[in-house]
Amino acid sequence: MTVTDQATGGATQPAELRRQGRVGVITLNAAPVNALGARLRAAIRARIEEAEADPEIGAVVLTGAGRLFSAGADIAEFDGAADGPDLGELIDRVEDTEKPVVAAIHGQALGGGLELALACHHRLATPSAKLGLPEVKLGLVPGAGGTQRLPRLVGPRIAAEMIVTGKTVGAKAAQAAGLLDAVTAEDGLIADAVTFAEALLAEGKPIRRTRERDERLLEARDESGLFDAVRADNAKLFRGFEAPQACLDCVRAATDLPFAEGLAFERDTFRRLMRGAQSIAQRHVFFAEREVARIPDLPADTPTRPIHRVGIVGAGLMGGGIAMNFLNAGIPVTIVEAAPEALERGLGLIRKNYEASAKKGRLRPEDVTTRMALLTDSLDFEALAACDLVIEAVYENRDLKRSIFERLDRIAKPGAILATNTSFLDVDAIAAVTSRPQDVIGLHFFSPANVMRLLEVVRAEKTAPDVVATAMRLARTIGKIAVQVGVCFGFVGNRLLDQRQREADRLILDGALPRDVDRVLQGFGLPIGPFAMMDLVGLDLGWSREASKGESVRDILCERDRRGQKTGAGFYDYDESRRATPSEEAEAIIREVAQRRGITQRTVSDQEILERCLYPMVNEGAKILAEGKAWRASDIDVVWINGFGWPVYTGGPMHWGDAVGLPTIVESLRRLEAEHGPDFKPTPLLERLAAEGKSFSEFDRERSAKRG
Ligand code: 3H9
Repeated sequence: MTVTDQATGGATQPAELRRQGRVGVITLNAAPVNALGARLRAAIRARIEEAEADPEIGAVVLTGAGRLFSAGADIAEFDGAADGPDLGELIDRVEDTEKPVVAAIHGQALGGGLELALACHHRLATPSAKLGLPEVKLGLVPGAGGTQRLPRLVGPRIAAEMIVTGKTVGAKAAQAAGLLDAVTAEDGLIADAVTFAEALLAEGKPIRRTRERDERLLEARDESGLFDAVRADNAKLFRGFEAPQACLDCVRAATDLPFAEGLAFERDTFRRLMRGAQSIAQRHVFFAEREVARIPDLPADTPTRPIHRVGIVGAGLMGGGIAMNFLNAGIPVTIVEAAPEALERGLGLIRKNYEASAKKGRLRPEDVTTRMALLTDSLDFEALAACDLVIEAVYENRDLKRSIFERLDRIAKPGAILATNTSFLDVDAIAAVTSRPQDVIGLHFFSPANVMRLLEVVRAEKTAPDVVATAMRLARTIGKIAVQVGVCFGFVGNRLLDQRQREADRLILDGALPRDVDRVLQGFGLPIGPFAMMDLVGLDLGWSREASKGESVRDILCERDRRGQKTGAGFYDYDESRRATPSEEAEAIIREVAQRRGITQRTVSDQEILERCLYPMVNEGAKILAEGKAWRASDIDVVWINGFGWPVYTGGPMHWGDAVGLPTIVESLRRLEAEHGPDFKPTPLLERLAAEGKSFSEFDRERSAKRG
C-alpha cells in the first residue's frame, strides 16, 4: 500500500505518494495530460505536506504518470473562478519545502508544469523529454513564476527567447542551458531520480532554491539591448499580438527587480492578459482546434481503413504538395500524370522543395533521399490499382474530374478511398459517376499543400462513416488539422472568401483604392489583402482571353497583360524583386469601369471597408451553420485561421462576430442591405441569435447539448 493509500483508505488520488527507501515519490495522476486543475493542485499540496511531515522521508521526487510530466495549468479553469490553492502559491510552497525536491520529467513539461519543475530544487529528464513555456500561444505570460525562475537558471536571453516564442527545448539543450541537472536513461527515470535524491541526502548540502540564484541575471546587465534583440529576432510574433511584449517585460522585471517584486509584476500581467480579448480568443482557438476532431455522428470507435499507399492524379503544384505530406509521414505515394513533361516538372519541383529544406537545415540530406525513394511516378493510370487512397488533384474542371472518377472506378481496388481535391465542385455529382459513392470523399488541401495546416474533409451524401473516420485519422498522421464540412459551393473556406472578394471588388468601384482595402484588412491582422493576394495567385487563374468580355476590372487588367506578380503588374506595379507600388494604370482602369457602370466614386472610410468585407463573412458563416454544412461555429473559425491566416488573436470570424456583438452586426447588415442590396441581408439564424441576445459560442454549446 502507498503512503497515500494509507491516508485515503485506498481511494484513487490525482497525486500519490509512494516511499522508496528514504525518498518519497509523488506522482501526478490526472489523465490525460496532468493539467494542474484544482483537484490536482490540492492533492500535490497535501502530498508535499505529508512527505514533509514523514520522518522516514528525507527527499522527494516529483513525477507524472502517463505520457507526460504535465501540460501546465488547466486552461478550462481560466474562464471561471478557480477553487483550491492558486498554482503560483502551490509552486512557491514546493520551493519552500524543507526537504530536497527533484523533478523527474518525461514526455513534456509545459507551462505551469515546467513552472512547477522550476521551483523544484533539482530537475532531471529523459532524453526524449521536451520543456517549454507555451503560454504566449494562449495570449498569456507564464503566470506561476516561470518568467522569474527560468532566467535565473538559463540566463535572460535564452529565457526570453523560450518565453516569447513558446517553443519547447529538448532535454539535451535544456541541460546545456542549465535548466536540467542531468539527463537520465530513457527507461530509468524514476530509478535514476531516486538515486539522485539519495545522493543529495548523502551529501547533505543545503537546499538550492531557484529564486535565490541570481548569478545568471547579471548577463542582462552586461548585454545592453538584449531585449530589443530578442524582439527584433522575433518581429513577426509581435505583429498584432500583445502577449510577446508582455513576456519580454516580465523577463526584464526578473533582471531589474527583486524576486518577490518580479513575481508580483508577472502575476498582475498574467491576470490582465487572461481577462483580455486576445487571450480569450486564443484560448477559444485552443479548444476549437481539439473539438473539431470530434464528429458528432461518428462514434470514437468508428473503424478506419488501412492506408499503406496513396495515389495522386496530377503532378502540378497541388498534386506535388499533397504528395509531400504523405512522403514526409513515411507513406509511399504513386503519382500519375498524363504528359511526360508535366510529370518531369512535378517531380523536379518536389525534389527542389526538399533540397531547399535541406539547405536551410530543416531536413537532413539523407531524408531527401528517403522521401524521394517512397515516390513512384507513372504515366499509366493503371499504376493506381494498388493504392488504398487515390487523391485527384487536376485543375478545376467538372468534366475532367468526372472522367477521372469514371476511370478510377474501373481501376481502383475494392475498398479504396477515392478523393477529389476540388475547391468548389459538387462532390455528390463526382461520386455519382462511380459505382461506389460510399468510397468517395473530398479532401480539400490549401495551397501550398505541403505547408498549409488546413484540410477540409468534404463529406458527400453517401460517403461511408469509416471513410470519413479514415480521412480524419490520416489528416492527423500527416500533421493537418482536419475540418469536416458538407457539400456546397466553396465548402466553408472559399464560401466565406467569396463574400469578402465580392465586396472588395465593389469597394474599389465605389472609390476605395486597392491599397486602401489591402491596408485595412492587413491592419485587421490578415496576412495579405485581397488585391495583393490576387496579384500573387495570378489574375488569369480561371480567365481566358477568348471568354473575356472586357467588362470587369480583372478582364481589362488581364487583357492588358497585367496578370499579377508574374507579369510584373496587376492591381499593383512590381519591380524586379516583386516589391509592389500603387499603379496609376490599374487605378485608371477601375475609374473607367466605375464610370461605365454609372457609379459615382466617393471617399470610402476604413470602417466601411472593414464592415463590408467582414460582416458578410460572419453572415455567411451563420448560413453555413443553419444549412448544417459545418458542425460548429468554432469549426468555421478553425478553417479561416488555418487556411487563410485569419488573426488568431481575434479567434476566427465567428468568435470575432461574437466579440463585435451579433446585434451590432445585424444592424449594420440591415443598413448595408438598404444601401447596397440583398447580398447583405442578415440570415435568419443570425437575426434570431441577435434578437435572443445569444452568441455563436452559445449556439455551439446548445447544439452540442442537444446532440447529447
Ligand atoms: C499555464 O500553464 C498558465 C500558467 O503559467 C499560470 C497559471 C496561473 N489544460 O492536445 P491534445 C486537453 S497555461 C486543460 O489533444 P496531444 C486537451 O484539450 C497552459 N486541458 O493531445 C485535450 O482534451 P480533449 C500552458 C488540456 O497529445 C486533451 O488534453 N500549457 C491542457 O496532441 C489532449 O490534448 C499549454 O499551453 C491544459 N493545459 O498534445 C499546453 N492541455 O481530449 C497545452 C491539453 O477533451 N497542451 N489539454 O480534447 C498542449 O500543447 C497539448 O495538449 C499537449 C498534448 C502537447 C500537452
